[in-house]
Amino acid sequence: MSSQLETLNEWVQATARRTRPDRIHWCDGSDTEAQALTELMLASGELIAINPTTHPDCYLHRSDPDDVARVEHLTFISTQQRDAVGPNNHWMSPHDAHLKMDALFDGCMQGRTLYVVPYCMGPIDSPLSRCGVEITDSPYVVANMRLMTRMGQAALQRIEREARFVKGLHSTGELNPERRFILHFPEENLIQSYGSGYGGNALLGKKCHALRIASWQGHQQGWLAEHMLIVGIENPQGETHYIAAAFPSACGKTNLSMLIPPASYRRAGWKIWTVGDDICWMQPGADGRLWAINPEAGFFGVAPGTSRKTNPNALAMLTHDTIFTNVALTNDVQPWWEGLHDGQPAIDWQGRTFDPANGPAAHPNSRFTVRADQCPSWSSHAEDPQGVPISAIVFGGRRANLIPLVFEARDWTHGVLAGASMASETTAAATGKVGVLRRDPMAMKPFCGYNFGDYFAHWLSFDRPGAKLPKIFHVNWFRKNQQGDFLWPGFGDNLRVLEWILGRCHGHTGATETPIGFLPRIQDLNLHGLNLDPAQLESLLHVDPVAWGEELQGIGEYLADYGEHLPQQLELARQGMADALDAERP
Ligand code: SAT
Ligand code: MN
Repeated sequence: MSSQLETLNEWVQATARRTRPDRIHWCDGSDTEAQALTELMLASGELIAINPTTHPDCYLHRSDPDDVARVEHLTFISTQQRDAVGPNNHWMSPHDAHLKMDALFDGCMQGRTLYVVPYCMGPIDSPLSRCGVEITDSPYVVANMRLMTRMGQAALQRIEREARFVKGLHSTGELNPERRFILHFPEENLIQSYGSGYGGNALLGKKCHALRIASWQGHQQGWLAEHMLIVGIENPQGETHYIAAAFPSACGKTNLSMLIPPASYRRAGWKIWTVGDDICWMQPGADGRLWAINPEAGFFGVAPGTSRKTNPNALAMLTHDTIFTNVALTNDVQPWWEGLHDGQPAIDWQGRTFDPANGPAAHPNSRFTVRADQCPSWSSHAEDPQGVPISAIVFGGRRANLIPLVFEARDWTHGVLAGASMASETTAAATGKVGVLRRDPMAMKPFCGYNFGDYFAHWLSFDRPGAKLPKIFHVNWFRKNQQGDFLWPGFGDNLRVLEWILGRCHGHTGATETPIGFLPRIQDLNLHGLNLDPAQLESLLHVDPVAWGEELQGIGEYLADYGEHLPQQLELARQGMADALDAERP
């Protein structure tokens, strides 16, 4: 046995001594294994079979009603130095964290099976990929990890070859929110998660490994782990350019990554190719450009709002081999959620006869898990070991006011500032109040595993001689008028903005310079076939120097929280913008 497999085996044995499972099962990722797990979960009621005629091999899982989203207040980074995690994270000392977690894990797998899940984040043969092993007592987690990662034998072989893997220990425990903690030990390459069976709390390859631990590793090793979709845009000349875009959870990353072009664009020959919908690992290549991979192999997407109209690609991939979590069911046992438009709910997400008095039929954060290659727009380059070259980076939040439809940063530093000053209204993806504006730099607030001040400096460090960095943009699809209606149609029409962005990258589209960056003039956007009121467009592209002055002050106060860790360059860029705005004030 190789020394890596010995290390793994010792860790599994030590974990078993602590958690005392009845059985240990090493997952090989085979179809036979998946079938057996499904049968086990159907028998235990953890899975419910969905109509096999309309949705072959699709299942519904209902999580505990108190366990339906990520729990940021119970998520900690544990490092020797408190300073390392910054004010953006909850910190616990490794000593306290290990004591707490060891006590929780003591005997917690009695009567259960301990599953060993070797996985690879990223194409199995990519130098950018990284492996991990999750130990879990949840067959639902195993089934999801099988769809979301390259899980099983191939990953184990890669672990055997490599020097290192990330260890993740997970138990659903008693699902008691009082006894629920998600701990990360980046100095030990270790994740421990107890008391939740849900998504980002339990599928440890996703946010815990591919963002929190990976961002820490990227900081040390010179790469970036980002909360970004990756999408390829093919123009009528047949050239494909790739964009990486960061939005907070439940702000339309999945829809944007598999967008259907408006009719006039389709006729002209535009095509969209999906590379990833949630996470992007990027690293400078020998040519100075940033090259990106999607570390995931599947989508864990938000169901509500997904329809034939908003995301036909998603709907097409959800007709077979999909796990649904916390959606409603129709009378003939098809999955249903708000915004689907087809059919009627009969049973709600908690298994009750649907009654509107109980709230929505599907949980607002209900999800689907599906393999990425089931997506009709899945890119033929998504598995390229070297990744895809990124032409533009886009930041975006959910902002009802102020932020224009799109602007281009003046340079890399200004772009990093635009990312660092992102804010967004909260969504159902995390527990807590929905619709509250909060700062969410680079959409990484819940996911950056270290001090944001150091993270901003790490971003700035990519601007060095020889670098051919992407241009940076900021978008806002969520601007509203005074009546509360969205000003921009969004969805497929977002391609109009992406076309402008790519035009700017290649230097053949016009713009006007403002204190916040370059904005398109109305004539710079292709609005053919769109019926937008000119006043509406005007306000989408307007920069109000007074309101922006206040915003910049708020940004300054927020960034000041990072104290000595905040790179001075960012504060200087912010002051430069504030001065330019002052000069424009009436
Ligand atoms: O629950 S997850 O973290 O996997 C989904 C999300 O919030 O983006
Ligand atoms: Mn996400």
